[in-house]
Amino acid sequence: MAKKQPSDLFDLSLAPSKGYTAKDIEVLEGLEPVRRRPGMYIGGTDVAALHHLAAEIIDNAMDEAVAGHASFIEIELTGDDTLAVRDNGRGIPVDPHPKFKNKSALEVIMTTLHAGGKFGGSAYKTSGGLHGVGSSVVNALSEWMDIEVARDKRCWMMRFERGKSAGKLKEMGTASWRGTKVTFKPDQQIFGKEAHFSPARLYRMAKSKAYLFRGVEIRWSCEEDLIKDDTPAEDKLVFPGGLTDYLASEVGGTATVTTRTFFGRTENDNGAVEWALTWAPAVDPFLLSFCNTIPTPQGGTHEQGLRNAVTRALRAHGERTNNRKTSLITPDDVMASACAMLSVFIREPEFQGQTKDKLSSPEAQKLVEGILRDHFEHWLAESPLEADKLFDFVVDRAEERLKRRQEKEVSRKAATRKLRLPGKLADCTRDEAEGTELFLVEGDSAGGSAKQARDRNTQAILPLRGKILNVASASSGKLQQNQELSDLMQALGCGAGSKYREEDLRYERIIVMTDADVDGAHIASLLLTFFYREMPALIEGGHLFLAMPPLYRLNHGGTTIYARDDADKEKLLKSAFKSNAKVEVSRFKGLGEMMPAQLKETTMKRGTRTLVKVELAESERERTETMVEKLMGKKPELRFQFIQENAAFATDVDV
Ligand code: TSJ
Repeated sequence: MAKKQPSDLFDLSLAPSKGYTAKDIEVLEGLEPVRRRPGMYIGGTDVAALHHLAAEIIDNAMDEAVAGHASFIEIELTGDDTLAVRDNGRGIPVDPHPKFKNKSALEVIMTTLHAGGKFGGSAYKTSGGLHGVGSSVVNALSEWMDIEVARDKRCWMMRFERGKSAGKLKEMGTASWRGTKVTFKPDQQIFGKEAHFSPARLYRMAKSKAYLFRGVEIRWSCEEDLIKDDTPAEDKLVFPGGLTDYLASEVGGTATVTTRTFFGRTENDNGAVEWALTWAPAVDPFLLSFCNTIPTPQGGTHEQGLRNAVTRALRAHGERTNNRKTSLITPDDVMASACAMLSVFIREPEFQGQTKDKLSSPEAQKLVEGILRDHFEHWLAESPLEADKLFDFVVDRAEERLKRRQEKEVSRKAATRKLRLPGKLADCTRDEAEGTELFLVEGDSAGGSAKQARDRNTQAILPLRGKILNVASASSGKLQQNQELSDLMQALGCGAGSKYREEDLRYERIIVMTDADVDGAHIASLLLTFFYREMPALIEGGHLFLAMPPLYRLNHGGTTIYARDDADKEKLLKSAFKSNAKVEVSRFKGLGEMMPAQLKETTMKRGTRTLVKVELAESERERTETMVEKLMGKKPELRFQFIQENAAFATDVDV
């Protein structure tokens, strides 16, 4: 391949499908694109991204330790946001690179994209915290970076500035140590002046590395005056107990479902797995997972393996003990209540997702599932009593989950009920039925007054147009088709006939509010017939009322009072006014004629209104049925007979 000039280097991330092989990309890519679009490589340019740089460098040293070549890692934070990381490994190769005769391997690694790991030999490559983009990205985003390599008793040094070599690789003489030391300062041109390394965050990162790989000692040091919390200025981090130590520090002394923690570590040809699990009801559940010591907060295949293994082993236990509830258990029931750590080591892991923090290597699932299922079955079998305790605890979680789902379904149903309300219903704002009222009003004009007169929070208005269907003389099919009644049933929400459900009734009181005239009385009796026939339980439950709007307004001087009927009018005329007063008497032709304020005061407002509760007297059951049938039923001759018998009692009404 012809040697490319810098001008030929272009951002392959913008043209990914040009048919270049991975090898071409490695050789072609310079670091310009990284500085041009840092976010593409480190997921942003904020403080989190700044710490990604540190993670990447530490992970490179971790690689060397995990591969068994280094036993300690030194991390030192000094003022001016300068971070130094040193390991006692083999040292980055400094021999001339086979493809670039005048460049050392070190220089190629640090100045080209995707060049990391090309030198083989590492058993478990972390691919770095940036998951493959490598140390050159950190170099590109550093104001400067110094690399010291001690190999074969000799020491080399090379300096880079903003990703470019600033001088040749220099041999510095004999070395009394072995390994690699990288010191760098993130570029303020990229991260701004305000972004600084956080000692607490770096310390936490260092500590988790020590927990995750018990074969390494992490030596932490930080300039004293950078520390603003209880982070130690110096610490030696070694955890021979590994993940179990970490779990213990999280769960502390709180009660756990089982006395033993389920933990272990196993290695085979495909990789290594380390895990620690406990169920501690008082602690917020968590699952921290890692691949090659890199956190995988988005989970992935290794977590899937763990979930499957633990669930299947627990189900197997349930089946062995003939527990009927075994089938209820899902992986969520087992894991969403657990405090767990999972760490895997595999060769060439693959990460996916925007931030590359989800493991996607399929072999990780197989590895974890195979090892963990076996171990967990053994662990359960070791103590059947504890296994039962854990099983019961998980079944409780499953039952809680089912109950929650049921409740959610009910509330969803309630929500859809609300969505399917009739258009002309002016509903109240209160959600629950308690304390609410539905006024059934005759006609749109009365409906309009009622809407203005109501208390929006608790009173709903449903205007009904004209005479509603007489249910006593109509077939049930007609009932379904009738718009007014179907609107009414929708507004009530409680169903009718055998499907009536009191708990679904959307209002506490249903108030029939019709004009105080013959037509009004007719509509009221049609409505009462409907309720009596279709939902007698609603009447029995004490939910049905009749409003008592006034028929007359009596006015004299500044005094206005209302009379419910003729008798009331006569009584009030005598008692409320002086005997010779010229009282102005007006008769309402309908509710629509009343001012909303009057309607409110006289008929709708709690405290000043009068309501009549409709009741079904148990002793009068038979008589009620006969009367309804007689007056409202299909046979006009019964109605005629009633009129004949009662005509003598009728008095003329003032029209
Ligand atoms: F990030 C980094 F590249 F700058 C970096 C690398 C930073 C730090 C702190 C350490 C390292 C690093 C790299 N430590 N150890 C190594 N080892 C190698 O690069 C290495 C050494 C020898 C061989 C070999 O095959 O002989 C192969 C490798 C990858």
